[in-house]
Amino acid sequence: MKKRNLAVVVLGTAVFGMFANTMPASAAAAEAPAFVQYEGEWPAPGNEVANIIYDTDIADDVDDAGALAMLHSYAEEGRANILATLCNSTCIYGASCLEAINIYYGRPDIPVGTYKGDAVLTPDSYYYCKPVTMKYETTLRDGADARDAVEVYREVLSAQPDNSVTIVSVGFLSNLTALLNSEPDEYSDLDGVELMRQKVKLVCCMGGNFQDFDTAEFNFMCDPASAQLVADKCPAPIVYTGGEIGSKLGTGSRRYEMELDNPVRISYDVYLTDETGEGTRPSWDLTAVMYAVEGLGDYWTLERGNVTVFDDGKDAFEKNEETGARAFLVEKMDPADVTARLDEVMLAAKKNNPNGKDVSFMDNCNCRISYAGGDRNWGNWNGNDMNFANAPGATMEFTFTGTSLDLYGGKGPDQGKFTVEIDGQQVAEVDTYDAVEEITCCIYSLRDLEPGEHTFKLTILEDKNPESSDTFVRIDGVKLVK
Ligand SMILES: [Ca+2]
Ligand SMILES: [Ca+2]
Repeated sequence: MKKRNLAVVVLGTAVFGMFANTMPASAAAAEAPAFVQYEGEWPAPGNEVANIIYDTDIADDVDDAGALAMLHSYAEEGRANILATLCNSTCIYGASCLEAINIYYGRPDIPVGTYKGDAVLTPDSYYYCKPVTMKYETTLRDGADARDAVEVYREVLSAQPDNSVTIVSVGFLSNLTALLNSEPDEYSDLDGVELMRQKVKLVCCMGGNFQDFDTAEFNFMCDPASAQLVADKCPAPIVYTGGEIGSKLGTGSRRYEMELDNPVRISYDVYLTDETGEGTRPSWDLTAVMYAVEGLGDYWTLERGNVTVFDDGKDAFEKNEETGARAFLVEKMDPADVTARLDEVMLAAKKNNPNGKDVSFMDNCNCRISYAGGDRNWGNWNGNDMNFANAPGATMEFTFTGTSLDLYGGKGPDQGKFTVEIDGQQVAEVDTYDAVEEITCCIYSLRDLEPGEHTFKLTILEDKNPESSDTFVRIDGVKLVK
């Protein structure tokens, strides 16, 4: 969850209004559905190792990164297995950021997926996910390289014992909606609802507001149709940790005790400095992880019943202690003590990447890069975060030491082509035209160079894709691996 400034709220409302209208009538929940009832034994996390799929809108706020650090901490303790990490927004750097953190903490094999559906969900919330992607070892250059989260969900769930999986959802319910709507496939003969019924013990969802029912919480508000569908159809019990729980718990101030190169520390530094100017951040997502692994403990009690989500993302609760399939956490312990515990768990996760690659990053404005040529000089764009030019013959050059290179920049309907020369030899012609604008993403990669020093030269071409309206090339930075 996060609080948004007005400009973003307006954008979000417009975008989500558009796609909500394209959802099937059943998903719009125009008529009140019958509540899912749950007759089984009510789950009690904390009594056994939690097998967790982490489904996050990482990037929209930084608590998603802190919560992932907690999961790695619990995994080190032997209290949790991380089965998969999935991004549920359309941020291009979400999945790669998840992978970078997993690699740093020594779990490079955790499957990573990302939302690939039609909804547009906070695509420009790059924040810390962009620098973490570009400065850390990953196999995913950006989210376009990641698998569809639904496919990962289905593959991972089908391989687990029945009634053994806890899903921790700390963002939009887009991936879970896609899972519930999924058909039988190579991984399972069951449709999404039946696969969840068989495999999922519990869903811990950071979402909703169970104190002020007149105010929509961010995760529900941004994608209300998905929040509705999951509340209406999920066959497994859902325990919501509402916005009111995490709001009181400011964590992150102890990040300076983390290793200097810890990507979660860097995420907090970037987010708190650039976005909020605050010293701590509310712990919405951290509480979902803590409940999923530790259970209620002395931290919380819960109210069990039925939950309705409305078209505007507001929710309602109806108590039903016997068969209600939904519940929400209620504060019990002093928030200061819960906060201390959250910080403690987050900090306990340690770097475990002894064979990590030597990754370095040159931002577009790095003085080792020279821009020249063409009818006019390269300009700076977006607060110097990118350089751009459209003059044929304009060049970008630098020398580097390494065996692998990823060039980050823009794609879009006004973008052009460039050639790449390595050590004076042309090795590629790249077209950055795309019908849909991606402000920043990986636009070119080179692998398996001879170790040693090389020169890179990019030259903008006059030739362009016939569909493109111009010949712009936009450069965000270069990731290098020795
Ligand atoms: Ca979140
Ligand atoms: Ca940049």
